[in-house]
Formats: sequence, structure tokens, C-alpha cells
Amino acid sequence: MQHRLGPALPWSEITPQRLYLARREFLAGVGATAFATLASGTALGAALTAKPGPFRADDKPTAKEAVTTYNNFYEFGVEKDEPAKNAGTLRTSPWSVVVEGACERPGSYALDDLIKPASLEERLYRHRCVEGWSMVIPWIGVPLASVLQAAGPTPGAKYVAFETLYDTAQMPGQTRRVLEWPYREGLRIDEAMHPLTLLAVGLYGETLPNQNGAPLRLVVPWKYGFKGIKSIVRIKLQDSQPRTAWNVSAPNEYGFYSNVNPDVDHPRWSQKTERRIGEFRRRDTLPFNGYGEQVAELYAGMDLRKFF
Ligand SMILES: Nc1nc2c(c(=O)[nH]1)N[C@H]1C(S)=C(S)[C@@H](COP(=O)(O)O)O[C@H]1N2
Ligand SMILES: [Mo]
Repeated sequence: MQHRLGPALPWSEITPQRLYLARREFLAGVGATAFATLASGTALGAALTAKPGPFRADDKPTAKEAVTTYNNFYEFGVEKDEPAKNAGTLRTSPWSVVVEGACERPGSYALDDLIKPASLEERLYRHRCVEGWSMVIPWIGVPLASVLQAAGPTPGAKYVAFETLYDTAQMPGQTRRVLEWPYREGLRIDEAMHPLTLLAVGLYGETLPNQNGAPLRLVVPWKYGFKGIKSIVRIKLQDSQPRTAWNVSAPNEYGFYSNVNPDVDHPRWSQKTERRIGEFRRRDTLPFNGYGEQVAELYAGMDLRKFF
């Protein structure tokens, strides 16, 4: 059974529209390629229209080619070039998401009912992978908070757990035991409700390519990239800290919080610097990936070496 959160338009069926000035100016910064793709409509997917959202990084966006071909998505192979080559087996429509647990309106929601096209925002976020590379990505999505609020969290909602699709036919990498499947992630409720936390459906003005987590993925820009779980089918509000794929596979290497922190090394390498894809010289990694002003207070009084 499909439940509705409210009146909705099928964002996935939106036809390319004229883009307004702010977006046009932004895309001038992104580069001619993205705009040409949008204008011609021969994109990876349908064009999306979104208003510019808050928290835009000053950084130059990473080339779309790199963002869509250099990925981690272990369901399609463990090499960076494999998701772009192999993710074509994923069927992203129809897609529904189970919202359950400590909320007033649990149910299975069609994606079109969960995400309203009128509420889509574009945000330019820094992305820092735990392995030491980084990118700057123009995402399109809605604040996760808006979806959780619509579900009506109850007092037991202290954490949010997320799950990726589990289907070995569509995701052949799940036949290999490199991680516990399905991929799982989680956030504390205040992190999930933070205005920076985004549920993304697109990038570079288009619906998400499969390799980037179509049709719906999480983006938490102050955390290491693996918190950004892809191809989400389940969102559960609960009172206990969720199990997460990387934390289960190597608890001493990947903590639950995974806030970007140059002062807490990974046991096998330093986190002090990063290689921004497309740049030559390494950059210093910033606390909370440069979002400390917005999020540091969430962790006031916590020992970030213990809660890494
Ligand atoms: N389901 C799933 N989500 C995932 C992963 C994965 O293997 N499976 N990899 C994570 C990691 S380690 C990173 S860095 C980002 C990379 O994808 P992106 O470049 O599209 O953000 O996705 C994250 N989400
Ligand atoms: Mo990553």
C-alpha cells in the first residue's frame, strides 16, 4: 500500500524548463558543459529545476565527468570506475521508500509522494571521502528534516536508520561479502534534522545517475562520504543507535559519527590533508569539512576522539 504525505507532483516526470537567472549565473560558474547538457535535454536523466538553496560552498565545482565516474558504490564493484560501468542494472522507477518506526505516519511511500518538485533546492557541497580525496558537488534535493517532519516523529525518535536496496540481481556486488548487506547508515536525530542534511535526487541539474545513488541518497557534508548512503529504500526512526555497514565491518576504523576531523587519524593513514579531484597540490582538511560554524554545537561536550 502506498501512503501519501500530501499533495505531490511527480518530480521524476518533470520536463526540462527554462532556468531562471540565479541558476543560470550559478551554472556559468559550473561551466558550459552542464548548461549545454541541460539545454539540449540529452542528459543522464531528465532535467530538474531547483531554487538555489543555502550553504553554498565558495569552492569551484568538480568536473561533472569526475563526479559521475569516480565513485564508491560497492553494490556495483569495489573499484572507483566500476559503479559508472555496472550500475545500469539498477531499476530506479518505480521506487518506494518505507518510512517506519517512531513516527505518526509510517508507511511505504512512492518517491513522487515523498519528494515534492516545488521544494527541490540546489546546494553546492564539499564532499570528503574517508580515503583522502574530495570533490565539490552541486546536489539537488530537499532537507531530510522536511521528510522526517512530514512523517511526524514521536518522542522515541532519537536516531534515524537508513537502508539501501537489497537485490542481488540488480546489485551484483551484493553477492560478494565485502560488506554486510544491505548497506546501512544512521544519524542521530539532531544530525538528521540539521538544515545542512540533504536527501538528494539530482546533481548538476539532472536526476541522479545510478552510480551516484539514484533515485534517492543521503548527503551529510560535514561527515565522511560513506555516511551518504545511496539508493535508499528504508528510513526508520528509532531510539537506539543504528548499525552501520562500515562500523560493523571495521569498528576501529569507521565510527558511527564519522565527522570529518583532521585531528583524528584513520588507524592506517592520516586525515590531515586531502586530494581535491582535479587539483595538483593537496589541501588541508578542515574540521567538520569546513561546516564547523553550522554543526560544531551538535557535538558540544563530546570527546571526538572517542566518538569518532
Ligand atoms: N549503498 C551505498 N552507499 C554508499 C557507498 C556504497 O558502497 N554503497 N559508498 C559510500 C562512499 S565510501 C562514498 S565516498 C560515497 C561516494 O559516492 P558519491 O561520489 O556519489 O557521493 O557514497 C557512499 N554511499
Ligand atoms: Mo568514501
